[in-house]
Amino acid sequence: MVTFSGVQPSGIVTLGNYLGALKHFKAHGAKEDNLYCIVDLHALTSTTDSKALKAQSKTLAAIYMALGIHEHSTIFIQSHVPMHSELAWILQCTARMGELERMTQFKDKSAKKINVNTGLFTYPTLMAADILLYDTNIVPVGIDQKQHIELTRDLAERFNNTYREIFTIPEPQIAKHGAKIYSLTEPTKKMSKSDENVKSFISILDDEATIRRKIKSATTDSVGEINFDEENQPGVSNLLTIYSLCKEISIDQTLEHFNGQNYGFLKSEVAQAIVDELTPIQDRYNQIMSDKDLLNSTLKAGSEVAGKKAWRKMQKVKKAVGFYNE
Ligand code: AQP
Repeated sequence: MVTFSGVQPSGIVTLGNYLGALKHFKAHGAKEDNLYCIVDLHALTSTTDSKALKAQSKTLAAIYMALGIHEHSTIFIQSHVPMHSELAWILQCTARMGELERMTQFKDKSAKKINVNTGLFTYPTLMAADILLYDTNIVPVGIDQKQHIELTRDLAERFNNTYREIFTIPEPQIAKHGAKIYSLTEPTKKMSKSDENVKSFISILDDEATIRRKIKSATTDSVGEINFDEENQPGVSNLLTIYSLCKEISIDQTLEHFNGQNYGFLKSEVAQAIVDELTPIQDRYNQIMSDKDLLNSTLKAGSEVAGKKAWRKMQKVKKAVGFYNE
């Protein structure tokens, strides 16, 4: 069983990234078969700030390590394994324009930009390459990535039918509950790390006072009753989801806890639950950031493992498409 997933170093990891994806970056067997990547090539679709990209890549690697992911899995930086870009090109030649035009993430992100780079458009083919290079079976992701995984499956099947059986068809692994954490300020919108309004998200590295302040100012409603009703009370429901995931209890147990209480109590309890969840991660993060050698050697070892696998796969792909190499 092979597992692959990644996060873009396009900002500081949010509570949404953590609860929707990173918390599910588990091992399903040998360390070499669980690959968790810092997808810096993807981040180029949204930034030209080289200093920030470099710093955020290091930060994200340290966050993976603070979560202990390197202990059971291989962690590496995408640009350290050039075969990702190589396979992405081949998959761009497999994908259809219409398929990529239908991707909702492209539509949403391009609508917000004046200059849309072609990387943003072809992003799903790079993501497909990330996954297919490793014969991945399981891809733990948030619900927003479901469409990209479906495209990955279609591209793999098309390639296999056109040439020969080269790629494994992956399955998304999406949490039944909490696969989408919403913005604190606009609770019908996804919480995103690149949101310009810093009050809309909790960063995994926010300090206690910031967490309390952001939760205190989170949008609720005028109903005045604590119900889990995503349609009519999205802000309150989002806070209940966050609480239940941090406490690892069900929504019913969460509702029982808040029975008869007011929004002030809800917010202070949610803030405390987040602080309790993030403080130990932040402590480990600070230790790792002060041990540059450990961080760099872990990433180097990870890219060696991933690089060997990716190289072997690319030999098969190149042969299948007919690249001459006698
Ligand atoms: N709000 C969210 N709730 C649950 N899961 C989420 N994910 C992202 N936001 C939420 C999941 O986090 C993983 C990594 O995401 P990504 O870095 O590849 O890019 P993204 O999905 O575009 O996430 P962001 O935070 O919104 O980044 P930006 O702002 O740069 O676009 C994925 O598994 C994703 O599903």
